[in-house]
Amino acid sequence: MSLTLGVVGATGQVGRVMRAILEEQNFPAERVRFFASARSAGKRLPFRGEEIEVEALDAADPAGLDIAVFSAGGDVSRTYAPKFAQAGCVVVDNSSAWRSDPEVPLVVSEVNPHDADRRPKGIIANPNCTTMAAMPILKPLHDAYGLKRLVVSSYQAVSGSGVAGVEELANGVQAAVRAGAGEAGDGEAGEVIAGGEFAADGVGAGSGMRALALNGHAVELPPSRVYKAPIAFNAVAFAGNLAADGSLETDEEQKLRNESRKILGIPDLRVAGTCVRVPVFTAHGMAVNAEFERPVSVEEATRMLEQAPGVKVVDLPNPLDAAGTDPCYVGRLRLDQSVEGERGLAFFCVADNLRKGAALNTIQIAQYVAQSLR
Ligand code: A2P
Ligand code: 11C
Repeated sequence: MSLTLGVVGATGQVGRVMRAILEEQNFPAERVRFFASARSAGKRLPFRGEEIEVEALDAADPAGLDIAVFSAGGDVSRTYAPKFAQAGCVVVDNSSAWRSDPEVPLVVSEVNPHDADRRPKGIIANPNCTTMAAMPILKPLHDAYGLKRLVVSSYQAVSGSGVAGVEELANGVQAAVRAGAGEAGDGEAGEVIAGGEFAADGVGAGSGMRALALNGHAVELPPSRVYKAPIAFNAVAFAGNLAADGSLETDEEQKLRNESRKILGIPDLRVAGTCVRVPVFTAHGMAVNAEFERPVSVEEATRMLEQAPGVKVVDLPNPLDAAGTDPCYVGRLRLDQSVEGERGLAFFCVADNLRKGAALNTIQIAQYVAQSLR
């Protein structure tokens, strides 16, 4: 069977990575169509040595598409994924729109690929990039020891907030370095000054807080538009949006719990997360403390992870090494000394949020579906 593949959101940050991975993997589609907003209609994007014209999604006819990968935001997926599915196309969606729907499988290709076989709505969901980094690691550990509880702190890259987050970090770093090189403010050397008014919730949103520059001058950072505090030279313990249920968690922290339960098939898994944005451009890190039913051996766990698909065991997982690569890196494995009976494991993991966390896993699911259609 000759396959036609659609890429919805082809002009975006994740869409760009999807196009690159489709070429790298030589995806088995005879025809590829690109979709984006009306703003991009007519734009031509290079693909496999040719140029493909971008179609406006709202005017497009999905007839003839076999598979469509979506990464154009939740609203677009909520509206158009059912329309594409109705037209006979299998949708693999990278937004959060469908992940919690019981009739939509939530799939990590190394963990639960066969969940994609049952898709009553014709839609398969791709997890949040934060959840993703830990799933291929936790799956073999769960199979061996029985996972009960997770405590996670994330170190999330600004590209998770889209182009606006990337620009804000780049601008903040450049402004501080420029100021540190001679255009500095007038703070005392060695002093870090909190400039603006603090909001009642304890964060100085848009307040122009100051950071210590390299030569010891205190320099003003541009006010934050994307985050609750400046992101350059800082860490902002609030990734995502405040959840609507009064829990005081962010939606990122809730996705971590709900998606881990669904992917690993552990409905009562206890998960507490603190999702933090850090001044890193690409790759999300997570400090994980996992509690199991049975005692854990660090040596055995390390050996299992060395064999686990999609996982790479390294001494020191870090975002710079992970960016632009495919594996979920894991390291710093040790017993969690706060858990009795040697049933706790602590580790750090990192994965490229735009590749494995978004584009790569989406294309891997599409590859799986393509095999079943051919
Ligand atoms: P466009 O480039 O035409 O705005 P990012 O995640 O980098 O912000 O990219 C979002 C992607 O989703 C882009 O490809 C963008 O297209 C696309 N997109 C945003 N809104 C719509 C919409 N209403 N209909 C179709 N595509 C959309
Ligand atoms: C972030 N993880 O880093 C988010 C981005 O649910 O797909 C992806 C949001 C999602 O801000």
